[in-house]
Amino acid sequence: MTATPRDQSGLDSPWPACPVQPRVAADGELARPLPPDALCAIVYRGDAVSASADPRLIVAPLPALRTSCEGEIWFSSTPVRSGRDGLVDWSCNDELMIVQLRLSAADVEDTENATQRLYAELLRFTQVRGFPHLLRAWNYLGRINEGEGDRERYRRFCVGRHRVLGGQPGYERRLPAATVIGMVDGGLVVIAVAARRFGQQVENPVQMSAWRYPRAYGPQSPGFTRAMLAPWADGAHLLVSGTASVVGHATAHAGDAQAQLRQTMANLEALIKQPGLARRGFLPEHFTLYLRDRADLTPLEPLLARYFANVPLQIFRGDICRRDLLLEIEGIYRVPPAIVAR
Ligand code: 3EB
Repeated sequence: MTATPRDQSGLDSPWPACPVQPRVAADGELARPLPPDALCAIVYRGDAVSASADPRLIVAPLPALRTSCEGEIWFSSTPVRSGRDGLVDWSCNDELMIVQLRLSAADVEDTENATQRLYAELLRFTQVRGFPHLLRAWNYLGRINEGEGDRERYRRFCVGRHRVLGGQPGYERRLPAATVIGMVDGGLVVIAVAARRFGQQVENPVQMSAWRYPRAYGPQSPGFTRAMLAPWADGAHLLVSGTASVVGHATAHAGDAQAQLRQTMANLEALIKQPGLARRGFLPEHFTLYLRDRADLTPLEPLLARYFANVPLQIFRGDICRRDLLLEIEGIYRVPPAIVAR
């Protein structure tokens, strides 16, 4: 784990108790207007990029292969404000701001400039509103593997993102945990969680830091950290980036979904068991699997049943950013408060 940078705004004071409680939505709950104390809600429906009437409502633009629920609602224990401002749908409480930005397929043909435009807007908006620390970003990019070599849309995305995030002083230490998944709709959706305070970046000892990947993977190495620790006073959250069968910088087990799943689980284990972190005692909270090919689900089921016996797992169909990767898993771990207060 790396050291936390100093926060010049003075907000590197201890984090308060976590002011957000996510819970699975009851049947039909997401069809009704959200209650005032909802910071945001995520609904799993459909393939297409769509705005919702309430800026707090996030529509995941991927087809669900298996979900335990219709979606989830994050309740806030402090007052919620929300609105729309240009490209930005936002909501916030005292500690966190959730933003979503969307571009339609026609506006993403120039993927590099489209990504730059969204990230510039995202960063400007969260900074002006006093939430300058990006903790987590989800990026859904249409036709992510289209284009050959350096023209591939994911690689252009990395260039556009870096033009914004890479422009910040000491940017490697400010990169959020992230997921980038391809979708059928040609557009681009970026959803981010920004905080008033610095989170702690966590890298993975068995994976090269992505921002150091060699040139072979594209003209600009990907700007994300493997995980972000939000050290709430009543129990930290570890927000883990999309994790795949990557060892060092290389794809392991190309063409073998079961072996990729085993490697991915080993990578997650290496992340939370690394020296300095292990004593925190991480408990798996909930996870999401993105699968390139629906047909791989059946052979993976026995392994998934074992790995995720008592842990909620959502499964979506989505393309992974490297063509030889068949799946990717993200998730959240919690640290029980008794261990935090050691
Ligand atoms: C990898 O480890 C797999 O570009 O933000 C996973 C999560 C991956 C996030 C990103 C890429 C990103 O390189 C790919």
